[in-house]
Amino acid sequence: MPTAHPVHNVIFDANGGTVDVFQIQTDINGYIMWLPVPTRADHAFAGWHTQIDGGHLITWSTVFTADTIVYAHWIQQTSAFTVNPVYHAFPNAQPGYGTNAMEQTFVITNVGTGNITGLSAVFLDNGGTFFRITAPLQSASLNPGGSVRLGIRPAANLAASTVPYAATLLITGNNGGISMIVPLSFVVEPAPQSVRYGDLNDDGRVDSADLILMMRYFAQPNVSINMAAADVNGDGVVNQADLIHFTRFFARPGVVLGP
Ligand SMILES: [Ca+2]
Ligand SMILES: [Ca+2]
Repeated sequence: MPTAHPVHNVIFDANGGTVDVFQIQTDINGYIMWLPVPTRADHAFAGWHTQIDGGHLITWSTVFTADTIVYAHWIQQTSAFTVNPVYHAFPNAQPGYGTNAMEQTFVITNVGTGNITGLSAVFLDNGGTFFRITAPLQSASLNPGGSVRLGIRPAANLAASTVPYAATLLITGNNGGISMIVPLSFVVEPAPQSVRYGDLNDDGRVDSADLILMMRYFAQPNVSINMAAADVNGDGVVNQADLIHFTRFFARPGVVLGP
């Protein structure tokens, strides 16, 4: 008469992780029909084992001869990325934009052992008005060793400023689990003004109308003139010596205006 094989309970201890199924019964031959897969943040599952440390790996061919607790084993994973800038010449450089007003490509590399998901880049402050993202993060997930590129460019047509245009870029992954701050700044200097000496009325020409204007200026000091252009002898002040020099300029060839 055949002996009936009893069934046994296999109890799953996720050992720091979580698992949906805590207990499974074996069939009459001592086999279990499936193995649950637990999860744990920043860890890779390394199989069920007979001991919490060490022991034997449970497989489909493991035969259970008694009620048994099995333990999840884990391999710690790190999540980390680096951000390395690569600078390019600002392709549409504008007057006054400094040498640091460059298009920049940030190479974001996964240097950890786990996947990085949900990569995103946002400006923390009002930097979005000073910079724009030309190449957004296309990849939602980054495998270990993988990299993606993020392009940033200074906004165009910004006014000259003695204070640099600055912004803080926040790059995050794993739903904010890892992050990096990238400070950005550039300057827009005033465009150098070229003085057209003698063009007191700013009409682009130096002619007798400018000489007449200078005479009127000395007669009536409330007459408006371009003071920089009126310093026709280039000594830093506007006075009667300029009027003499300006008169000579029209009277004789070879007289030059300015310093
Ligand atoms: Ca003029
Ligand atoms: Ca002068």
